[in-house]
Amino acid sequence: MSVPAHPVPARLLDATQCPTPHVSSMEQYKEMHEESVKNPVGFWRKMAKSNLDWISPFSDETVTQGSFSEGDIAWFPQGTLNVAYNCIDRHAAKDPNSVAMIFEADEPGNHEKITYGTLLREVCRFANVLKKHGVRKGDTVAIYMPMVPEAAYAMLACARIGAVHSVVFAGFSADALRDRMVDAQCKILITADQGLRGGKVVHLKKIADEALAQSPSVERVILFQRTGDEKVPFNATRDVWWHEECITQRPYCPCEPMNAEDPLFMLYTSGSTGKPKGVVHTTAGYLLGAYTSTKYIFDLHPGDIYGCMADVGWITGHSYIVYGPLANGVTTVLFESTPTYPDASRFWQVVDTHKLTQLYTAPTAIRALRRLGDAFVEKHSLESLRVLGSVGEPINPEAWDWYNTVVGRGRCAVVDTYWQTETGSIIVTPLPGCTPTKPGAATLPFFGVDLAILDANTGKEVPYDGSEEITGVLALRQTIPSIARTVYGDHNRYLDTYMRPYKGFYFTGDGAARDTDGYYWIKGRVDDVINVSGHRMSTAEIESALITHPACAESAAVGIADDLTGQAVVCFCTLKSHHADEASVAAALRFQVRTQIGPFAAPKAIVIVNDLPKTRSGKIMRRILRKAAGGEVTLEDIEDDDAIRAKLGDISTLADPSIVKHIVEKVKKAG
Ligand code: 6R9
Repeated sequence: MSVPAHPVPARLLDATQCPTPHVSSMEQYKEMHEESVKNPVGFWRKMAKSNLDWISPFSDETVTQGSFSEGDIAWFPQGTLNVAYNCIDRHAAKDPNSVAMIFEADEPGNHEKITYGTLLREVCRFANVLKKHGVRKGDTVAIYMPMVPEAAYAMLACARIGAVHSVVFAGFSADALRDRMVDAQCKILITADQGLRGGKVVHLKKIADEALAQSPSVERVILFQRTGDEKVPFNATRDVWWHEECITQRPYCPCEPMNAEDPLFMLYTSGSTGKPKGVVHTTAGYLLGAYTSTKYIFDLHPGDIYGCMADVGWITGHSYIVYGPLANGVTTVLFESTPTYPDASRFWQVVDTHKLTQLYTAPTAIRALRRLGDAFVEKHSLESLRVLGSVGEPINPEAWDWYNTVVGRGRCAVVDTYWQTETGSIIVTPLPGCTPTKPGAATLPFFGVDLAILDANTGKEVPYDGSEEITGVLALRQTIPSIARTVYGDHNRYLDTYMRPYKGFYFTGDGAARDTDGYYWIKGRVDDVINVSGHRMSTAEIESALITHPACAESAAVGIADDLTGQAVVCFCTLKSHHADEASVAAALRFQVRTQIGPFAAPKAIVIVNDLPKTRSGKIMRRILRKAAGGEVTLEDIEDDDAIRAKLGDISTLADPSIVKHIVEKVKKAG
């Protein structure tokens, strides 16, 4: 795996062409990283003092406390500050006319620049609207919005008054929105009449109304008008219009002093078991993680125009569209559309129109664009770009090479950034000005990050001396400021999921290798989480959606490799009674997953089977399903015991070994 490394492009280190990178040599990286893990207190104290504005300072004696083993982590617990102040006011005070956000609307040619001065006024107005409707510090607010500036205003307005936001991705279904609002006991829902994406209308209010019918905690709905469609339902006793409310409000609202450890937001994410968890991030540590990582990993400099193409409904949108770039005072792009609307040159048009200096997107988008051909990219200059980022899933070397040569033209740094909702900010990544890169490797730990590779069977660290590559599960040895503090309403689940699997460590759920150069290669999830185009879903979630369909008796969902989306979902279902028309039952089951979770979760295939492969003790042997779904076992193999053993491993514990043949036949039929 020790493939030749790509050096840092010379242009990035040439002061006549590019600003001098914050970290411009491996010696500097190593020195800073070593200090950050040997003396985290000193390192983060300095970072927090010099980069964040505090209302009252934290104590030098209690920079950090708590541990993974106790799950009682806190950073800067004596300090108070406000995130909105750090992201807006301090920049608006210096230069109210500098651009905070560029909104690139769905229809090409439609864009809007929002200065820090305007951002301050808009956020303040909306903060006052929230207060008027009874939102107070500590209350939870649901945000179900399209990718418009108002989505960011809503998040920042919550931060300003100390309300805890829970952004729900606008691709989630009514059921998923309801579950999240009920779990978080949200008082208010902020949504829009409709969303626009890739020329298509998303009926947000209609979906929200369905969810609201079963979400008793929500007292008020604030409705942003995106399309103005008159047929959009409006409930006059519960709903109010965003624009009508804002116009009556004063464009200043004082910032609530927040304790460093007060919650800033929660964000639901899938784990290996049960329903999605509301991962809770707190004020100072999260902000510091978002600030520092954005600054160093995208090598931000004054005047930069930084574009992260994610959605604010995901953690990437929180940290790298809203909080990280704004805390740094640069210009951040809000992109409402898709990479292929109206055609596959959309990203490149955006880059050239706004002169983006950084572009951050996901492997699934890179692979899709690569398939559509180089011509779309080649006709654009892309000269302004310095850093190209990738996030969400492992990037295959072919896609990496294409990103580097066709998009980056060998003149940009490619940063494959590994992290999770729970870590709050990037934890493994190259730095643009210093790290030689290898396609497919997330390379080295970010500051403060102390990684360990553990043996999944023994729970012990795999020894590493650089003489040979090691593999295992990836864990953190010490806490970082931006790590999640709890799961909303269920701290025990937080401990069970992250802290108890390997005592003393934080468990990521990902497998990883470390090569002889010390580089980390992320291998994907080792638990029952499926990652489709960077969207995390648990097999348990999909299975419980299937089981609620009256025809379905039992189900098992597995992830298989997919060229475009990284992984795809394949479901195996048994039916309560025989159906002659299996295809239409399969279609109904597929629809069931779409409506209960969201369109992005729709299985690639539903295979109706007579039984699932179970051990005598009743456990489903998922590896058989995974291999059958991935086409790794053929009907010829079935006749050959050696071939079966080689491909499926030991199947002697199966209650009914003949089931394997049946499953392989059914997969073949399902195509
Ligand atoms: C930021 C985000 C987290 C999971 C994570 C891992 C996968 C993310 C990756 C990557 C390989 C990368 N993942 N970035 N795998 N290389 N650069 O995606 O958060 O939605 O919580 O997903 O995504 O499996 O555990 P989240």
